[in-house]
Amino acid sequence: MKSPAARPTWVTGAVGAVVLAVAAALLVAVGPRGAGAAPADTASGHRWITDRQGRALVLRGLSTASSTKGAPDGMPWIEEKDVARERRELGTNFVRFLLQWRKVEPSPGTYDRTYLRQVAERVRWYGKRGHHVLLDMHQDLYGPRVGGNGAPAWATGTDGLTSAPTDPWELGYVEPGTVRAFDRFWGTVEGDGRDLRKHYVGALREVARHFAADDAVIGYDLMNEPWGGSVQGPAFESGPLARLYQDAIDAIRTVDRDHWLFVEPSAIGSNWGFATGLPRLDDPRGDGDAARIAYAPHLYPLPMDLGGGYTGSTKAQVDRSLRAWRDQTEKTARRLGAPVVIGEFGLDVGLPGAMEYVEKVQRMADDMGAGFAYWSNDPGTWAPWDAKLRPTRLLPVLDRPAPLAVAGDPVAYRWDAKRKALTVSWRGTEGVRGGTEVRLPARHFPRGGRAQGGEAASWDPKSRILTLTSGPGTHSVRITPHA
Ligand code: 9MR
Repeated sequence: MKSPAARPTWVTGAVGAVVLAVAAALLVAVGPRGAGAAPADTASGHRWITDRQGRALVLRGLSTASSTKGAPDGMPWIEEKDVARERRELGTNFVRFLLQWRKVEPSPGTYDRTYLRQVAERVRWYGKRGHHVLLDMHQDLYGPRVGGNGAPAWATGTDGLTSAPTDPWELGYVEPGTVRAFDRFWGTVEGDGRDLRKHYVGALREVARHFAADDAVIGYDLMNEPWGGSVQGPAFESGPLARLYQDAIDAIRTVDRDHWLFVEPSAIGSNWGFATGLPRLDDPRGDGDAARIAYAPHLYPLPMDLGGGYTGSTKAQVDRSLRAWRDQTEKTARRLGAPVVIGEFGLDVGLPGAMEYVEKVQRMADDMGAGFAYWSNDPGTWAPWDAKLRPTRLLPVLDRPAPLAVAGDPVAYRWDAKRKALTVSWRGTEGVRGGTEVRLPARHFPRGGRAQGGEAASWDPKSRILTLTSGPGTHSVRITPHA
């Protein structure tokens, strides 16, 4: 489905002015971009991430966790019981798990195996419950030495420049020490930065070596919200960023042939619905269906990035951003030949209209056939649980009927809350094992679901999963609550 390219209307004020300047520069620099020419192999026009049985995965989950960033041991706040609760209360099958370069490689060329084992323990907590784990090499504002998180101090070159704390935190990206650290990393100033990038790629390869045989892992997110320092827009994305990604992909493939490699565009611009200059990347596994590169952009419409809710005139601006975001994401995914996962979206659930917004993004993800990881699972005002782990108003909104795995190529799926009906249609394909699994939350399906469409169904009340068994051909199933 095509949507008109939107031109966001900008907010004013100090933050707005900075953002406006960057955005205007990007708009001029990027311009309209045509769709790539990868063939569509499903009705939704892009490829799917599949499980070991060949079923298309509809990935639904949260990021775990922001608390990782400042934790001395680099571990998120969770214990195993929190993972169990999340699965029980939300039925998630996906988690974006944050890693920190500073923990993987605490001194140059030395990898911390204890840290990787601690990560592996948490990956097991998720894997045991059917979650697919995306290991995310996270950074914000480069690293702790310049007020952010991610990079180790030894890899942070500031040339004596400093970074002051800012509010909102994103403005830290233009603090002198942070810009210089990125410029040193990308090789824009003061030497070519090759060593730092080599270390970064080496750290990613080490993570992949550790998890290559781990079936709970779905893949690696190569860099969170890349920032070009003083080089922005397509010059950054099709230059140093694309080169780093290609080097990382090539290096990871020497130790791990199978897991997916998730790439993000530069956050600035793309998060709001502007085009990205990220080019197609090569997977040494091969072209077409052999390649396993996924596209994982973040979604933070600008008015909301600046603290606005989903109400009044802001709502219309956000809606235009969403349309533009979807349009650009689909174009880029076709160019990359990649499935789409919304790597992050989220907001303070107390903002006016916040729940309507979350519902709208989930519907958009369903229509796009995209996975998502809501930001984040840290107890508090953005999460489905508050500081005391009591449900917030977000929990019932995220606890939504959806297929988790589809036995073939998904054509469409949609939850109609008014009619209390979940429809799922797909084309059965040869070689796929297992049935289509649909999760039916107790709040909507207290006594399970009734499937109309001819497929044999079996219901597991504990996991609340209805499994539909079907063969080749096109299937269309409508599931309504049992009387
Ligand atoms: O929500 C996070 C906030 O508490 C931190 O101060 C900030 C800086 O580390 O990061 C926020 O999380 C961001 C994530 O790391 C990257 N994408 C946007 C998220 C929300 O701002």
